[in-house]
Amino acid sequence: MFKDYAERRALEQKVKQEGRLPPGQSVTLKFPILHYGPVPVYETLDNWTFRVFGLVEEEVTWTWEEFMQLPRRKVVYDLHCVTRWSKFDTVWEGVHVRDLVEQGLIKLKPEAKFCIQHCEFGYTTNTSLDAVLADNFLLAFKYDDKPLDPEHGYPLRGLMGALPGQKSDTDRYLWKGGKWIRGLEFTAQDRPGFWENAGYNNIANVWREERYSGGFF
Ligand SMILES: Nc1nc2c(c(=O)[nH]1)N[C@H]1C(S)=C(S)[C@@H](COP(=O)(O)O)O[C@H]1N2
Ligand SMILES: [Mo]
Repeated sequence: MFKDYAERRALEQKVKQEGRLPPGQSVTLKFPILHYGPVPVYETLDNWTFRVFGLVEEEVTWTWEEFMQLPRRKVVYDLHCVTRWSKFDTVWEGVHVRDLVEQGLIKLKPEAKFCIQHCEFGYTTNTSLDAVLADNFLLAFKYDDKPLDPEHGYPLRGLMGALPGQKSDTDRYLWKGGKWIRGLEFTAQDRPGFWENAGYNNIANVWREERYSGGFF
């Protein structure tokens, strides 16, 4: 217990000095689980699909097998949750949307300005197109070299993380990544998702502490 406390404090000092701790955040060594509603159960991924639609030249639907053929990357992210915990140096594997666009696997129409992540049970979250094309966003299928835990989004989740030591204007709070994601919709107009409609800030920039939409909180 004391060892955990000391370890947490030491890490907090370190990341603070390195300028990696956003205002109002503190370090956790655990990986808290946060979401609204049930965790989906997948007995098989045979019927799983991932759909890319909206303002694209061609709508595409990938099976799990096809998704596993897409260009993948391993990335290290600092995670910042709006509920004030941050978890540092987490290791993920997945697909960058920008890679798909650059390789012509997703053909965006010029009118596309926003991206809506569509998840199981109708959950959505929204960001600007630039945030989803940035290095901050990953369609992640592995954490710590293992498939995701059901509670953390198995088999695939959107993940919004910060690159360690590289402050970016596209650093977002963690809720901007939808767990159990099944599709991406590109739009001309923004469309607030589940937490955004519940009073969370629409942009969610971690350095500007954009936690809630103001007023009530
Ligand atoms: N499908 C879905 N994804 C979701 C949520 C949710 O309610 N449903 N909650 C978000 C919130 S509020 C947070 S903080 C992160 C938490 O991710 P974690 O449980 O892996 O820590 O998931 C995000 N993704
Ligand atoms: Mo959250």
